Amino acid sequence: MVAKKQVNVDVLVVGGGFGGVYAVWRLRAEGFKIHLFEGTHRLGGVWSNNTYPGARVDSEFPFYQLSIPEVYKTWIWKERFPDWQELQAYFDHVDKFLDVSKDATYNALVDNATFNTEIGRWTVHTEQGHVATCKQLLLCTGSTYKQSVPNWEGLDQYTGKLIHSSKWPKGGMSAHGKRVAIIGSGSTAIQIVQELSKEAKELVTLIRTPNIALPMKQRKLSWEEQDSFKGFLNGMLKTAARSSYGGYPYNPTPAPSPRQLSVEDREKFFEEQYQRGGFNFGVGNFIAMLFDRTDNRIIYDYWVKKTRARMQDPVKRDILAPLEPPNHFMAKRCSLEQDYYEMCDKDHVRVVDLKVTPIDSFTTEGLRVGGEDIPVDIIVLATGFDNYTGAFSTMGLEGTDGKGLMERWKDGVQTHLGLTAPHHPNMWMVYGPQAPTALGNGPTIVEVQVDVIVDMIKKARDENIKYLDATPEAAQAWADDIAATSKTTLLEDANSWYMGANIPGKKREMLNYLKGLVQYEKSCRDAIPNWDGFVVEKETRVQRS
Ligand code: NA7
Repeated sequence: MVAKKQVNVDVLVVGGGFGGVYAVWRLRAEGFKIHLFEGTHRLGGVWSNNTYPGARVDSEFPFYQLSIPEVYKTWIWKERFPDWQELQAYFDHVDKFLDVSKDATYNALVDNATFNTEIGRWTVHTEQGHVATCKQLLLCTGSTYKQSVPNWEGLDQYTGKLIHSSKWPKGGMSAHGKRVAIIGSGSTAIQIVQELSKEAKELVTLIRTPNIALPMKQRKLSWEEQDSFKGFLNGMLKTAARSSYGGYPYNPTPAPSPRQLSVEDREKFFEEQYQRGGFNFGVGNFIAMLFDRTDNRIIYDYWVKKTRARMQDPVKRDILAPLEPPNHFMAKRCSLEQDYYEMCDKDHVRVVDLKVTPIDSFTTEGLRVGGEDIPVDIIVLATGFDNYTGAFSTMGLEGTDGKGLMERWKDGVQTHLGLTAPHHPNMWMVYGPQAPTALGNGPTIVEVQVDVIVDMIKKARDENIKYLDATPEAAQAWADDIAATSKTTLLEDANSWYMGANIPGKKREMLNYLKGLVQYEKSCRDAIPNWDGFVVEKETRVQRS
């Protein structure tokens, strides 16, 4: 095929979400020649794909934004938790001020990449016929690119509308007067159920594991209050967020464990956090919840008391907020909701417990569940993603030993610092596996990673390095450290996507770095001076400037 477009750059960035945009901004400032390939028609990352009704971010103002002064000084948010339309508008604003598009090709999905060790360069192809060569390949492809669709019997027989949450029809789709079924109960399903239950004639929500959803406490933001924040934003985004566990600088709890307080005092604390909304009751809760079953249960029991009181229907109450926890509190990602429980309590909403009545099959008319036929006009699959590694599995990333990245990872992910992988020299990953990816605020985490990567690439340029290749020993040590930390936590017990346990056949292993952002950045920066864990191949050819 004749190349549609050929670019030859220092750094090719793949993916135009928060990570890709921040990388373009940083790399340009350091004088690198760059280009960006983005699979969709626009910037926005997850907010280009997730346009289902009610889609909004669970990270709260002011932390879910880039710490780029020319962007934050000129942007005003509307809501504490912005929705997808506002986030798309934010990315348009980012582009207006940074002109990322000047160096971007849209509708360019990478499907093959090979590295030539002789010349120290990647050649990257897209499905659409673009070709790029680059010295450094920076993958900012996020953790929720590849959808997960379980292989139900009869899936292709269904004649109604079948939609995965991240492929919502362009221009929207009305559920007015329709019968709708939603499979799943992750953060996506919670948002869809909450929204479509206000439109649909009948709504069936099919739940295998109930979500421990926390009150969002959404509110409008005024121009005045935001303007008063502007003078502090640099400190909040660059210092406070980055020195916290995952990008949310919550106040310290009154003690590490709730049992160190009287029942009265801890309930006062719980109530404050619960009423404050967002992840205050989750991430901002006692750290002991991650390690100790009794402490974890105390927190769950408070949540269950509050949540059950919001529903009248005793059966729905037992499915959605069971007295026995479905998993340890925070071991699966909590969602944020506004009136989810009240909506589920309505008569036109049916809540199906898939543990009692599993999905037998899809039918032409709808679903067969526990032997009962449920006819519906629309079925929404809110069944999640092949998180962390899914995007890489579609890009044909060939290693220097001829093995693909996913082939190499079939028995377990191997990265050095959650940044790069052996046999894939000069290839860098942002918001991927074995990094502090999913336990905090996305923009903070990607900025820390991109800053580290840019410093590495700069140093490599200064030292005339042809390529840096992580050693298998360093990658093994990083994987061992993540596994050892994970074993001390209660996160290990849940069948979560943190553990790769949502995808049949995927190795069960902790895919998140758990020691927090500060320790993560320190580990990365400690490796830079002596290139710890890397094979360093120097350039021998004479450089022409
Ligand atoms: P999630 O959080 O992975 O949720 C997927 C949901 O789909 C979850 O409730 C699953 O139940 C359910 N699921 C998956 N497969 C099945 C089958 N076979 N049968 C029944 N139910 C099933 O995806 P989201 O889109 O909600 O969230 C994505 C997150 O990624 C989001 O929070 C962002 O932070 C990043 P299970 O819990 O496994 O029983």
